[in-house]
Amino acid sequence: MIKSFKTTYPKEARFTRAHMLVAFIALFIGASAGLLQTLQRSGKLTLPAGISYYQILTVHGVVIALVMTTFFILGFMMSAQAKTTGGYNKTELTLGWIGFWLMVVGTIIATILILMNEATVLFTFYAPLQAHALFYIGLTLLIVGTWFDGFVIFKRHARFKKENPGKPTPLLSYMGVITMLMWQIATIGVAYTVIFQLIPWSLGWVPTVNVLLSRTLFWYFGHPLVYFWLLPAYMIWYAIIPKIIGGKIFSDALARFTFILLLLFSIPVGFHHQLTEPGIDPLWKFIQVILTMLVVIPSLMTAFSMFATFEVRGRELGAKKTFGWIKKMPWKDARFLAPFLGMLFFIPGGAGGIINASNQMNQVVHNTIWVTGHFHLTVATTVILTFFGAAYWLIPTISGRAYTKAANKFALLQTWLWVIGMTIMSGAMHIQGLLGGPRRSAYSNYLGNADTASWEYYQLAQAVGGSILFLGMLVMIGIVIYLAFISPKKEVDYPIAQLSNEAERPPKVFENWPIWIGITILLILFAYTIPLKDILINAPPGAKGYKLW
Ligand code: HAS
Repeated sequence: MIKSFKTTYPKEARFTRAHMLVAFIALFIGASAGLLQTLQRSGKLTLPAGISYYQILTVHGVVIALVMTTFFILGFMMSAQAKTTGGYNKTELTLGWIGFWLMVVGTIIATILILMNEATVLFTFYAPLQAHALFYIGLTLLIVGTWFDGFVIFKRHARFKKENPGKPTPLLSYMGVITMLMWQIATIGVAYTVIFQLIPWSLGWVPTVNVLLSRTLFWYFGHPLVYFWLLPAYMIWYAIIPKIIGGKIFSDALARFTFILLLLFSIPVGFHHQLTEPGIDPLWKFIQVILTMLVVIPSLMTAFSMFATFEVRGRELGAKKTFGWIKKMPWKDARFLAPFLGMLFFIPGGAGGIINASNQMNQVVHNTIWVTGHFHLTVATTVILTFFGAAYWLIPTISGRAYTKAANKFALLQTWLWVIGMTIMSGAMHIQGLLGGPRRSAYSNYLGNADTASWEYYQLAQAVGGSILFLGMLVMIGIVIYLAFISPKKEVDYPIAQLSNEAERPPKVFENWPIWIGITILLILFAYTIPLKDILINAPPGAKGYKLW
């Protein structure tokens, strides 16, 4: 008999519900700020009460990119681990709740400071832009909160192994472990810069800050941050989408190997965000460019795996030709359509990333709104559409309510609004970027010369796309409220696909953590030791010896 996650794991369902509540409130606030900023930037709106473009941009970036994603991801990952391993014990749940409340308190503090215009430093909070110390303290609490959840995920995975000797660990739990391993290792960088550099500096305890060190530590964390968004989407693609289309997981071992590669190569690549920055030897930038090209491989493996999943299922349903599967997919089910369109958008999104990473080519796009277009295709479409698609089955199973036909109709509408809005907005950003339109700037209008003559049309297109996206966000919030509180009560399954009969068991070495953590650390040391030494020695004027802060 089908049972909801809420019925089988009531405590874990409550935990996930709390995360989803914060995630969707954050989506509402952050996306509303997104609309205001695009209207302001295109000259269609003047913000009242001296509120600046940059303040609204900070709200948008921090609340969506850092808060919404983090709460959704942890809520989803921990529900998936609980479901596949048999639930958490009392200690694990208590640690999880401590993490949740630390994250909530940190978020509230940081948001208040941004709203007070005391932290208008954008989501990357680059020095020498300086925020109130409490903003950094809020962010620290947010990160420390996630560490608690990470330890719970590690602990539960280890407990499963101990209690089930010889049995392969559940795929979703394994993927959660890799995601959080990458996260814990990466957040050490941002924690260092915030605790040892930015907080003392903003409190006035030290007069200066080693800007290059702080930016480098930020990007040591910043690239794995984008994979922290992507990996849970991959978890959904690998382990849940096959179930939604009525198929099976193509290969458990390939999925695990993809995640291992992502762990190894996600971190030692931060310099590809700093290719135009002085103070870093071009050789080390080039080495990290090569490592960036390596981190593309697991995404190509994922594309392969997805095609295989769709094709195998298509053939089961009678498809004959190479792309015959297309006709056999459940296009009218938003739980499939939304993530599928997310995948489709990852093809241009990923190609844009490869362009960004292509060393000299980065000079063409770096300070332009092309990059903003890139991350609206990747995180704001691929990842977010996958999360929206997941919300359509996750919220019903944690609320014990039905995913009705009406909900599905609105979900299809929401998917198309998102896709149309993002195509217009992100497309215009890419083109305007190639024409030199700047990013992170309130001044992007016609500058009186031929090169910038068309800028205002692209600005307008961004405002139109942004407004459609805002509508899409409102529809999404409506669906979430309906599924959480209004739709008829029903027991709904947590959809997890089974492994294909032909798939091999994953090799034991995949669970040999000292090896994978060891190689990850070696790669990080290789990519960062010499350039960091340079950054510390050649610190700005006034510094004596090594300038560690
Ligand atoms: Fe990026 C900047 C390079 C992926 C997010 N990126 C950013 C920023 C963000 C971001 C937020 O090298 C801006 C940060 C800021 O504020 O400054 N990015 C890459 C590369 C990849 C990449 C090489 N980025 C992402 C993902 C993100 C993300 C994922 C969020 C989730 N990015 C860069 C670089 C910069 C950058 C530079 C700095 C730019 C600068 O100058 O500042 C790769 O990981 C991409 C690999 C992906 C693929 C695609 C595989 C396709 C798949 C879909 C298959 C489709 C199917 C459906 C199955 C190779 C898996 C098919 C159906 C049919 C019918 C055909």
